[in-house]
Amino acid sequence: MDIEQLSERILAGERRALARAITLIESSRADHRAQAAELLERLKGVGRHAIRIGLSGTPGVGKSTFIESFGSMLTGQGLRVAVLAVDPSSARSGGSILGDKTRMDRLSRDPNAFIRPSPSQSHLGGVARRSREAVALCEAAGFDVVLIETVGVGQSETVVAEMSDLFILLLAPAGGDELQGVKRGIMEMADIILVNKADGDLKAAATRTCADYAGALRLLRKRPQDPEGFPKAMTVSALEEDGLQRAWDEMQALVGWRREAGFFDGRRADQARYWFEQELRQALLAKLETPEAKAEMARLGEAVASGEATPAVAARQLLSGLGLEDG
Ligand SMILES: Nc1nc2c(ncn2[C@@H]2O[C@H](COP(=O)(O)OP(=O)(O)OP(=O)(O)O)[C@@H](O)[C@H]2O)c(=O)[nH]1
Ligand SMILES: [Mg+2]
Repeated sequence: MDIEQLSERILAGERRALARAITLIESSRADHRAQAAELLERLKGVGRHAIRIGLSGTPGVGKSTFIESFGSMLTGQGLRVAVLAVDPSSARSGGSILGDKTRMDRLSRDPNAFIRPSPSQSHLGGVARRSREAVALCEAAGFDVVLIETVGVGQSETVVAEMSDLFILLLAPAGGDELQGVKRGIMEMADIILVNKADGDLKAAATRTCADYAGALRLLRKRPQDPEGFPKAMTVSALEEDGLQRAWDEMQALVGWRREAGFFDGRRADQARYWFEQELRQALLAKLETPEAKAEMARLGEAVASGEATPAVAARQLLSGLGLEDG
């Protein structure tokens, strides 16, 4: 594959080239990894900046419907929109958002949109890297908005928040007046909470739920990266396409403020540092997964179990065998 040519076609905004490039970064073949690294190296610092929006919500809350109507609204305003998914579980048949392309029928046929399902890997670390690199490719291809969707399962929200400029939590109206068991840690990541399905019979419940979350958000510790009034909760109806412009206005206001105050670039810098450390940790852990390391670990494990060696000495011995002297 001619990486120089591929990179030029991506810079020209060709969606087919972008799709090919994402396939390349998703490959775990060593030669593909090398080409992917070369490609990303070429494309880094081309000075294009998309707004990266992370979107999380439990199954059925309306993520796909929201992406369809919100994404279409943005393309209607002349913006180019890319949609990626981070779904380590791959619980959904056919691998995440591709399966419900029917729900994104309009957007998937839109020449100003690009939709890519989650890479089918079970390991979150692998999914995270590929998604992050895919975001970078979409940005280089000149997309104005990159939406990164995830189902709220365990760690995936953190992964998405760490590659987004804005993190949006989509919720459904609660039945009673109780908050929907949203974990505090997830609430603390949210920049905007959107209570979806604020239409028809659900409208009153959505309004109540929104007020409850607005109250809960006010109780959280104030974050330096937020202007007055943020994080905030709002109601929307993805189905009836109601409140979407208001939500977009708020997102832009928040991004605008953060850019001015230096938090936008600051956050990206922090994220780059975070991913570097993650990569390093993963690379180190991978060293323990080789057959030789595993055999040595088993052997030393026995020695420790039988009292022949102490855990600390055995660990040090293994590390030095791997060329990773400690202290
Ligand atoms: N009334 C109402 N229903 C909605 C709205 N948005 C989505 N729905 C419905 O909720 C159901 C689930 O919507 P999806 O968009 O598939 O939800 P999702 O979050 O993508 O679900 P998963 O892909 O399974 O995680 C569908 O029947 C939608 O029609 C809305 O704004 N109002
Ligand atoms: Mg969906």
